[in-house]
Amino acid sequence: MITPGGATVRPEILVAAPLPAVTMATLESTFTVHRWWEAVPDEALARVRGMAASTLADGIGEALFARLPALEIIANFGVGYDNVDIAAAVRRGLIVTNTAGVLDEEVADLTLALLLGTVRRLSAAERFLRAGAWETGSFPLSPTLRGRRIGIVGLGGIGKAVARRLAGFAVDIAYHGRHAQPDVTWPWYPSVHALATACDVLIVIVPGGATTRHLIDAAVLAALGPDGVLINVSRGSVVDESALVAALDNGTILAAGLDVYADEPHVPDALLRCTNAVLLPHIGSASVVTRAAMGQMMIDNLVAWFAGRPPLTPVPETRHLLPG
Ligand code: NAP
Ligand code: 8YV
Repeated sequence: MITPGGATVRPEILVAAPLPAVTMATLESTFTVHRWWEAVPDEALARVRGMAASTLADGIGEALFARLPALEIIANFGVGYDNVDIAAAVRRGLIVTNTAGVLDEEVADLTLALLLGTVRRLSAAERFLRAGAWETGSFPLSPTLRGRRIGIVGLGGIGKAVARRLAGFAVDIAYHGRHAQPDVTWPWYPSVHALATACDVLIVIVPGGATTRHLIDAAVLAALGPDGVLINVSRGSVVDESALVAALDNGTILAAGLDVYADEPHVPDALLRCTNAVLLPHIGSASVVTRAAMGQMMIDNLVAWFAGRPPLTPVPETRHLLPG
């Protein structure tokens, strides 16, 4: 940024939690960077105009904003932004951006891997082999994906990338969202309960937050039924975790594949004990290439804003705050 006197002044930004090395390096060559996990003096916080946020940092809300009087923009490292108190950000007139689109294919790949791994019991089969059990017998026959009807809860960017892949698996597809999508030919169900009743797999990929909290509850799991499989790659808050543990323990559903949890990185012991659950540590987008692309998109949003251009991917709640 060039000041009226002709000097170059780099905007100061606060990085909320550690990011990939390539992202940190680009941030440091572009901005004056403060790391929230190190002690940042109040006089430096007062100069901070941008924030690089991520799901790894808690407390991006009112109390933090009060310490950042010059803050203009929060660029989130991730498409989901339930880690940011969006109402508080709007009250403060802050622009919030995310990494929409850049990770759709990667997360969809992982979702298919988790679905197949859960149904065909891949983790258990590998544990069986490594334990030497194959020497004395065959691994038990698994359930199948054949003949299944798959309900996608949240047919957005990632949900559609999942559906495109599933089209090659010769399975039936249906979906639930708040709205029927005119360009989509798969059947729409107006409630998640109706979708669960009609399907025997639910793939959950909606945003987290208050409106989707415990969307998947005991009643939905009961509707999914004893041959039912739940795959959650959205946010842990979307599933009632206690109800899920009970459903897995009681045979209310057959199995679950989870990438996300209510209190990450803590996974409840009761869930760890469920042998019919495949549990991944929130790795949907976690490839080197995709995390670097997410970092670059986050930086591109900050650069555009500080150059006086519109950010690339503002979230819907803050679009009205943009000039023009
Ligand atoms: P998106 O394009 O905005 O799509 C979200 C979909 O959810 C839309 O189709 C929307 O349809 C539906 N939806 C929103 N609110 C809903 C509600 N209250 N009830 C029912 N459906 C609702 O988002 P995306 O890019 O696909 O990402 C979705 C989420 O995936 C993210 O927000 C994030 O939490 C999660 N995610 C996880 C990982 C991972 O590593 N596991 C990686 C990336 C993203 P309607 O508007 O018609 O309701
Ligand atoms: C990341 C995600 O795990 O984009 C999201 O919403 O959940 C994932 O891509 C996360 O954002 C990285 O902190």
